[in-house]
Amino acid sequence: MNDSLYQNYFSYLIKGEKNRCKQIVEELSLKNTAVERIYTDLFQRSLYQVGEYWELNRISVATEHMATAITENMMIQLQPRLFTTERTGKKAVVACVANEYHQVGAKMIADVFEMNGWDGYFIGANTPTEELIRFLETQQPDMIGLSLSLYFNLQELKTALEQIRNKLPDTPVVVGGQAFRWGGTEIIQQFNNVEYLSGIDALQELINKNARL
Ligand code: B12
Repeated sequence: MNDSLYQNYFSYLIKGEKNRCKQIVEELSLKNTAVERIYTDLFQRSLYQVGEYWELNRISVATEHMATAITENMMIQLQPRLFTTERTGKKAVVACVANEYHQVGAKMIADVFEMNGWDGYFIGANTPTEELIRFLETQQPDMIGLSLSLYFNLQELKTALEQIRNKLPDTPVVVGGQAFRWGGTEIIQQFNNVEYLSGIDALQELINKNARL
C-alpha cells in the first residue's frame, strides 16, 4: 500500500475525521484492494501506531478509543465483501479469552474465515471460559480461534485450552495476538493440535492447506 495514503489515513484517524477515512477505504475497495491488505496494511498498522503514540503520550486515551471505534466502523464498511465466496459449510468460533478486551484482531480473524466461505462466529472480548466452552459444545466448530493481547492473561488462555481439550479433544485450535510478540508460545506447545499463528496471512495459508487436504 502506498505510504502517503497510509500517512493521510493515520492523520485523519487520530483527528477523528472519519469521513476522510471512509473515503480512503472506499477508494481502495473500488480499486479491488484485497480486504486482507486493507485490514493489515491500513487498519492494523494504524492501530499499532496509535498504541505507540499513546505510550509516548502523544495522544490521549480518549483519542485512542476514538481511533479504535473509527476502525471498527471502517471494518463494517467492508462487510459486504466478506460474503461473496461460496460457502464451505465449515464453522469457526473466534473468541478473546477472559479479561481480554482487545477485540479488533480477533474480529479480523473471524472475517478471514468468512472470506474463505466458513461461518465465522465471533464472540467478542472478555469471554468467560465456562460460557465459551458451553458455546463450543453447542456449535461443534471445525476450528477454534483464541485471541490474547496481554501476556498477563496467559493463565486465562491455559485454563481455556485445558477445558477445550477436555470437552473437545480433537478440534483444532489456533491462537494469536500480541501477547506472543516476543515469544511465550511454549505454553501452547503443551497442548495437542493447538497452533500459534501470527496473523491474517498465516491463517490464510492454514485455510488453504486445509482445503487441499
Ligand atoms: C485499542 C487498544 C485498546 C482498547 C481495545 C478496544 C477494542 N475494541 O478492541 C482498550 C482501551 C480496551 C485497551 C485496553 C488496554 N490496553 Co490496549 N491497546 C489498544 C491498541 C492501541 C490497538 C489494539 C488493536 O486493535 N490492534 C490492531 C489489531 C488488528 O492487531 P492485533 O490485535 O495484533 O491482531 C492481529 C494479530 O495479533 C493476530 N491475532 C490477534 N488475535 C488473534 C487470534 C487468532 C486466533 C489468530 C490466529 C491471530 C490473532 O491477527 C490480527 C490481524 O493480523 C494496542 C496497540 C497495538 N500495538 O495494537 C494497545 C495495547 C495492545 N494495549 C496495551 C495495554 C497495556 C492495555 C491495558 C493494560 C492498558 C491499561 N493500563 O488499562 C488495557 C488492558 C485491557 C484488557 N484487560 O484487555 C498494550 C499491550 C502490551 C502487551 N502486549 O502487554 C498495547 C500493545 C499498547 C502499548 N503499546 O503498550 N487497549
